[in-house]
Amino acid sequence: MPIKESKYIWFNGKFVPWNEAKIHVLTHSLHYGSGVFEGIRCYKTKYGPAIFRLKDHIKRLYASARVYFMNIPYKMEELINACKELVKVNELEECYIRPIVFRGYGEMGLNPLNAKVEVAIACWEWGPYLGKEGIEKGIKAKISSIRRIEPNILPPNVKCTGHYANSILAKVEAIISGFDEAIMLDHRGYVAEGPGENIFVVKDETIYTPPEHASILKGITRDTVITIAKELGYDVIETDITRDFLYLADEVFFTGTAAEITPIRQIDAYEYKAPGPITKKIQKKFYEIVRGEDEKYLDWLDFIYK
Ligand code: PPE
Repeated sequence: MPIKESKYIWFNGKFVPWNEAKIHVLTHSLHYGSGVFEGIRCYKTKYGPAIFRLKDHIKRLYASARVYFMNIPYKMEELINACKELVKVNELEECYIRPIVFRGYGEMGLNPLNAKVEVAIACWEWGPYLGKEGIEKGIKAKISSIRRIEPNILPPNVKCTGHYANSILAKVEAIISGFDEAIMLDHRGYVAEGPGENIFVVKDETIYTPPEHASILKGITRDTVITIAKELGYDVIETDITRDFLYLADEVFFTGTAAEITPIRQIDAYEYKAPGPITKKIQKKFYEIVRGEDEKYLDWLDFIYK
């Protein structure tokens, strides 16, 4: 689906018209995948648009940059304000926000340290990642033949553009094989995550999710869902998950900023109720929280006009 264009992009400190936010073809990060980025959502609430867990996302952006020795030439507070201002100037009620920190034009070669660090933030209206029907009825996933990157190859917990070549291979394999999404195993053969989502499994009223050492990106939505599940009275166990545990699960779902909470109705040849009853309860609470309908979680929202 083509991007739904909005009006302005924040580019190195200035708002520029959408079509003018351009870079040179010899941009370092285009060649070597040396950028880091975030995906953040802004939701419509009764108090106007609000960005969900903005500070947590920006903190992770700085952590990703640190691993790749990039000095972001702005204070955290400046990028937080830039995201909020951007939603305002684009006059959007709900959108996806994509900050990217990348090595610009001027240096080539694998030593990136002298290539200048640039920052852009775009936002646009982006509906459900795996379709509206995916959220409501579940999607079909395939256990990928592509293994997830591991910590001694590329740091899985860092949101670096280059790492997504691994995700793309898994995603395309799944699509060409007639599925909607991939489930990637880690280098040991345990379940890791989707190409752009974390995964949760429900079995006998208990909720399971792969731990940090299973080469996952520690998702902010994952953390939100763990919090919700505990509040609803469920035990959440972070443990290694095998392929057969997935096949024998009662319910399975993906989480992510883009994917939100997407139930899985089929993995390989095995079918599940989607959304299952526990997934449904978590989805309901999630939307209440992001839409500002649960007073307890208002701290997770950065209101644009308040
Ligand atoms: N794992 C991966 C590999 C990942 O890319 C994401 C986010 C997650 C887990 C979930 O993290 P969080 O958003 O903090 O809950 N993927 C982003 C980009 C997806 C894309 O296709 O681009 C996103 O959801 O914004």
